[in-house]
Amino acid sequence: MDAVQQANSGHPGAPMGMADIAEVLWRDFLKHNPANPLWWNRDRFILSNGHASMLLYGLLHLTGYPLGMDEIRQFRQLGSRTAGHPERDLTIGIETTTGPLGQGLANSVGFALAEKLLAAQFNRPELPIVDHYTWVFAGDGCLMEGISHEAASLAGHLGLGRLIYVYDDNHITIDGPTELAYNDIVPERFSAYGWHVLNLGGKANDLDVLEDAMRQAIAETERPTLIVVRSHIAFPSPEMMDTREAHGNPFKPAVITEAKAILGVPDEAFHFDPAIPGQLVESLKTQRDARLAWESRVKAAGEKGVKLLEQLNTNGAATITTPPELFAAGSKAATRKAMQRAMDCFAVQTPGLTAGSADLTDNTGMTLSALSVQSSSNSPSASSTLNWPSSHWIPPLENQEALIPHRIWVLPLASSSAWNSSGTGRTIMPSVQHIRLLAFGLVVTAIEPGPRMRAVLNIARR
Ligand SMILES: Cc1ncc(C[n+]2csc(CCOP(=O)(O)OP(=O)(O)O)c2C)c(N)n1
Ligand SMILES: [Mg+2]
Repeated sequence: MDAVQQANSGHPGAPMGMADIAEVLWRDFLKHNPANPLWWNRDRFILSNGHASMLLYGLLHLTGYPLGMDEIRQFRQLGSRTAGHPERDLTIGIETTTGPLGQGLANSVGFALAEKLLAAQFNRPELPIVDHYTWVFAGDGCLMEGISHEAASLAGHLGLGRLIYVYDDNHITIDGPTELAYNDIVPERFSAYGWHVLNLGGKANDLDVLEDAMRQAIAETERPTLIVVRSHIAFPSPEMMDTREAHGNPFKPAVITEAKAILGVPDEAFHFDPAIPGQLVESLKTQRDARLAWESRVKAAGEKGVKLLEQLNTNGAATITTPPELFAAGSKAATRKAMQRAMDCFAVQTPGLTAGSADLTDNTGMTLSALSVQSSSNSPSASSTLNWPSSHWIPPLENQEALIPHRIWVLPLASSSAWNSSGTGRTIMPSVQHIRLLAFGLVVTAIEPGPRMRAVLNIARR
């Protein structure tokens, strides 16, 4: 409330309504290490309803990340580290938050998929060295977006059991009650996708119920989990609770005073309870222990541990020692065929490369001989071709699969009629860019590019 007040802009409602949910997750379940935010096997936390960024800043500050009160006071100011909608800043613990609603949900499927692929490659049953969870907070707006349907459908199909959404079911959006535009029965929707659904009803402030639900979500590793919590925006302010005005407006000073009185917090701007850091020492110790235990497991894993670390260190860089076979001078070949030949060659020389296509595997030249097709019925591996049902959300999926969660430790190629980061479109990922340009280079030297190819090359060179 104070930061939004000081900035005279921002979103106080969702952070207040989700505060207890966040506290339970961050204090008791999220495996993270404020003293070492880049610790690789950390759980990933994604704020899909990124407008609630003040909740995240509060959590980061209180749990000991290097984000001081001076930065909190600078909320939404030019040049500060506390932007209204931060995208990512791993050094202070911001994994991903998304301004465009629903994108965080889609991104998180990429995170969870990358984890599953790496786990299949590097874990032994008794020695898991890749076993983190992906936690997501999402609001009504995220679930209204079409992308949430596609993403959740694939997550259910693939059984991404370490993916957990917490739905802030507060029935309020900017224009008013959700019922103005939306009457989906969300738990039934997700059950139909094959998710494990926990519908907690109006228990957003019942810490025991929240704890129990999170524990159940962690225990379910065959299906992704949706925890639905009927919360109240701007809880516990009598004046602002359940109102649309609470979404994105600073409150009147009297409202803040009243809410603080109800919470038992001194009526003092940016008050910080000195008892909290003391309590944190304990939780930090657990986190440090988790990291040390992981490091020992990696050592104990021998060859697999060495290979995992190697893959993390190479960071997706392809070391191509054997170039693809060139086409004979003067021969004509479809660009997709030329691309396929190049990709086929790179696939065996690039650790972590995985390919996917939206039901156009042959058409887009993604049938790579070194990769097996992954489906829900076989076990995944990083050397997989994935099929997914829709084209439009490929960029967020592959973006997160590659770039953010594992820093290119899983390297996706994706194709569809709408996007083709291996062949015919622009891509947002330096990793794929790297491979793709290598492929383009080979295609150019191997065959005479036609007008379409020339146009594509011009885009790629820009
Ligand atoms: C794709 C997209 N469309 C529209 C918006 C603008 N927008 C920001 S928040 C929001 C709705 C907020 O409702 P909800 O997610 O329920 O958040 P709450 O008010 O409960 O905090 C909208 C439409 C956006 N950020 N992204
Ligand atoms: Mg809402």
